[in-house]
Amino acid sequence: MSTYAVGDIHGCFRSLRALLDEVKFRPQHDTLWCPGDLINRGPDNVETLQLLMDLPNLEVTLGNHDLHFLAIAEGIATIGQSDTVSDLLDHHRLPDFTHWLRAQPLLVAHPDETIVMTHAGIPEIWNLEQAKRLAREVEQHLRGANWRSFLKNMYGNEPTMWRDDLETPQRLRLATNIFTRMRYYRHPGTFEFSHKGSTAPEGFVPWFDHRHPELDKTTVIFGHWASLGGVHRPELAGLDTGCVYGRTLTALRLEDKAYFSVPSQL
Ligand SMILES: [Mn+2]
Repeated sequence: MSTYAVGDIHGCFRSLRALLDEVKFRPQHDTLWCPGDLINRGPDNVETLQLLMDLPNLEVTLGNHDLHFLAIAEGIATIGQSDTVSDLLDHHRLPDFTHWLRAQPLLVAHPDETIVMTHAGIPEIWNLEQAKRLAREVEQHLRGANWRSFLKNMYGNEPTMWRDDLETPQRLRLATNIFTRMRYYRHPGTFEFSHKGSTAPEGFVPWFDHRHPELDKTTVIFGHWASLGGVHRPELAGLDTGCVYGRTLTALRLEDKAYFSVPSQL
């Protein structure tokens, strides 16, 4: 019984299949953790979601591409040139896909709280309790009757500074951006959501250069940042190794922190 964390799949079904074969994944015994961006940009989104939805032991956190797909499916966002989700939109199971995605969380914590997963990471401004509470708040809106309003309100890079007294629309947008799009951060609480590269904008550092003291011993699993080429540190695992850009798909076995990877098969 092992647990493997794999990110960011982006509809790269063949690479996922190859990686699961490589680690001899046994669906009835082993557990898969996916830090999001399950779909979009890559070729086989239907096959990817069907594989994941059929797994008996799966933990997922939503990524920005998963949320963007929900907005496209609802007609809230228009499909862009780099979006490859037509296979999902044209599929007779589309309602199942959106229903399943809406039920997924933004943050997953191991029962003993030694391992936490979100798509982009956890900023130093929140301890685990605060991060969990905010994730649950966003999830409630995504699952609730007004979920279309939530998706409409989700887009945009403002506000950039977290305050506990932010009004609901701004609070939800910034919390969602932090959980799903965060890369660069300036102490003590400012975020930069437009920079994608591995060189920081002036005054900013990667979010993980700062950490809440209570999360010192917690392993944070994240994806989202392909240009870093993977981050392997004792209490930090950045698992996006750019599979959809033709590089590799990476798995981390949580029990012994062993890494596995396969070349991208697009
Ligand atoms: Mn992402």
